[in-house]
Amino acid sequence: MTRLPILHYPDTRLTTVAKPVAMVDERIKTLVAQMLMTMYEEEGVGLAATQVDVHEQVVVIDISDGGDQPLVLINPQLLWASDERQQSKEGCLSVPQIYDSVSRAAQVKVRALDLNGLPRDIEADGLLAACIQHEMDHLAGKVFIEYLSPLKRNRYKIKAAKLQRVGV
Ligand code: GNR
Ligand code: NI
Repeated sequence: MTRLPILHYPDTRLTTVAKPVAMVDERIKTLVAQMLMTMYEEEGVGLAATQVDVHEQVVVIDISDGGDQPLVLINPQLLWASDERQQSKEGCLSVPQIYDSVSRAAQVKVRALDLNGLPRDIEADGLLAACIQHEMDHLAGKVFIEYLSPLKRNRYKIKAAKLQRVGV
């Protein structure tokens, strides 16, 4: 099973807006399997197709301790987000070695297709809510450091450029 290479910020391909998946077929199932493998190997709790240079609306998430509860979201749509906010410490496989606190909706409701192409509604809070919003941002071409203050963001841009130069 192939592990996919992950794009690193500030790669401009990370700003691509993903298209909806037209049909959940073998091609999408293979992509999901490869994305799950990649996420587990990189020890992330989520991965969006954008990060592996596929610009279709596919997300995988697993926030379980055992890494045995994969969640697949195809064409996710935000149905509702709470006014209540939560701060959580985020990292991103596309922004190595940078971790910071991000404010997001504390609860969300999302509708997405599963691997069988069937619509499912998901209610999430805590880490899962943060993760779903983080991954949906990737599909919209956004990375989490865009939420930080301009000062921090600039500091991180410089750090990311240095890491890229040394090949991280
Ligand atoms: O591994 C990851 N951890 C994480 C922590 C808090 C909120 C979101 C995430 S997602 C991230 C993996 C990743 O880059 N997904 O796009
Ligand atoms: Ni990310």
